[in-house]
Amino acid sequence: MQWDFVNLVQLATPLAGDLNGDGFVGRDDLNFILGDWGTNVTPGSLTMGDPSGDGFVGQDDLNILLSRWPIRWLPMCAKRNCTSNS
Ligand SMILES: [Ca+2]
Ligand SMILES: [Ca+2]
Repeated sequence: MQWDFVNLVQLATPLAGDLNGDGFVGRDDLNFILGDWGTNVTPGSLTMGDPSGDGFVGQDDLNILLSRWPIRWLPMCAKRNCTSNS
């Protein structure tokens, strides 16, 4: 039997930005941050939107989430007034 150590490590390591622990970074996680944006919370509380662990919900926490945000959800066109994916 061979072990796939990469997958084992991924399973054992919580996904950064996955605040509700469902294994996916998305809108539900963003809502935790937006819900407590700009407030002091229990340091490190994921469900209060503080993945950075500094006790304040702000840009650092949003950056952690966005660093793992699914690529397919990002805009495909950076042009002004772009209406297609080209
Ligand atoms: Ca999640
Ligand atoms: Ca924080």
